Amino acid sequence: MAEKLDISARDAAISQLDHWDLVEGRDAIAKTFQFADFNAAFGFMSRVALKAEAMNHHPEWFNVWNKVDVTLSTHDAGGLTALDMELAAFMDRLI
Ligand code: H2B
Repeated sequence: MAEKLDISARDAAISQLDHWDLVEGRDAIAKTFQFADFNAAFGFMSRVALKAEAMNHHPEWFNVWNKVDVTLSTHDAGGLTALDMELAAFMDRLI
């Protein structure tokens, strides 16, 4: 099982990502992605869904038209792990 990152490892990993924020009151990171339209937003979600299934690591997300709010945390570990950082970096690379 993935190990929870300690604070310095977590902060170092977040600094490598593109504008992900820590969620208040929870060991999780979040980012809002905005696209030209629903087609682009859903295309992004489809690509992420395939990656998430391959990793067996799934985002919490909410979509309205061209916006996708994403929160990442590892439920099994009760906080952030390298899996969240890997999935976040994958999402950043799609943009
Ligand atoms: N996704 C996330 N984000 N965290 C998990 O701990 C997790 C998951 N665990 N996807 C997997 C699936 C687990 O629930 C199943 C039972 O393997």
